[in-house]
Amino acid sequence: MKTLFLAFAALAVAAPVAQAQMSHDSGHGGMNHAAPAAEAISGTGTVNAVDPAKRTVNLTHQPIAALGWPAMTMDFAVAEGVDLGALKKGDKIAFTLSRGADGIYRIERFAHQ
Ligand SMILES: [Cu+2]
Repeated sequence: MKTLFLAFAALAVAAPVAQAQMSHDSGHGGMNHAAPAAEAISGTGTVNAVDPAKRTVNLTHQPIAALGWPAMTMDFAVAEGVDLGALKKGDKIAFTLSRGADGIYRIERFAHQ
């Protein structure tokens, strides 16, 4: 019985803390809605060509739901700091895009599938 009482006491103390954390999180959620450019946009595709000089990759990608893009073959700009040497024709990759201040979507990250 003593154990049960302690469990109830612990719940009574913990509950208000959990609620406070929830409202804190939903506050951040509201901020994200105001800035959709900060959301991660991910997709998958197959590499057709790599151009290290122009820092672009030609990909045949699957639809990108976050942008409403259909499947297509296109050149993607690649962000500074991304190692293009790790990519070659025929590689299947999962990638994350981010939109720069110039409005261009660049590959920020990728991983081989
Ligand atoms: Cu595309």
